[in-house]
Amino acid sequence: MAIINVTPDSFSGPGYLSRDAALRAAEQAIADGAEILDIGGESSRPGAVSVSEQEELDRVIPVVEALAPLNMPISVDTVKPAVMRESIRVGADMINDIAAFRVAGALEAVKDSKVAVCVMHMQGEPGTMQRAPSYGDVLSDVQAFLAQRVDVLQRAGVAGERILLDPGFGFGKTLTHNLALLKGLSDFCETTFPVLVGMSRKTMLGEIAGRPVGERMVIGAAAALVAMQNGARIIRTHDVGATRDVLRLWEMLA
Ligand code: 8Y7
Repeated sequence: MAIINVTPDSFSGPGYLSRDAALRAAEQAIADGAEILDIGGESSRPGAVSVSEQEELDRVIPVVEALAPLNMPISVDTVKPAVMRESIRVGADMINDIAAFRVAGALEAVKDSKVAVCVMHMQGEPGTMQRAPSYGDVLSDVQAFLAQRVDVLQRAGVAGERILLDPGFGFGKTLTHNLALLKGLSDFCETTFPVLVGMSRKTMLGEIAGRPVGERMVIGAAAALVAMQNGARIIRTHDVGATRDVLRLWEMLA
């Protein structure tokens, strides 16, 4: 799964959105071997500021519309019900919600559609989640949270076949927590639901390798391989080519 960020275009100046840049990035990701595109218009990095609903719609919807004819599965990374609804209307195949459909109206936005839903664990909120993450047992706490969200989704009428789970690496987690999740991933993956993971370029990889964000491709590919070996089914990444290489190796050994 290739990460395609649709952010304001600093080159063209304030107010311009880099729709064309996002489309070019999507084409490159496909050429590099991506099998799913994850379109996001709001940064959820630790400390990031949120964008308005209209701004996010203006960023994301034209890109989803433009990509829909490519026949490539399209995921939209959003926590906002209005963005979910519009994305589904213009052809999105998956909603990737880091807030696990907890925002009021999010369940209703997806339940009557056919899209896949990725349900991710996060402790706290993006702005403050890295201040003092704390768990009893991180693996069982994350599992319990996701089981509870799956229950809510299924009660609302979302069929189990539509659900994916994600432990949410880096979302309210220290390096120790992230490593415990990666180590315990095979246990985590023994659920009925396919598991998606995203570690690409994250701080945890920086801490392991001692490298800045632009130099985390090798450690990221290694982490992706570990995750696949431990049962993950989808890797969300900025570095599609490198990830594809290690997944080919994994496939050949399977
Ligand atoms: C994840 C994610 C981000 C992740 C899923 C970043 C939107 C932060 N991380 N979605 N989104 N899983 N499902 O550094 O780990 O990419 S944003």
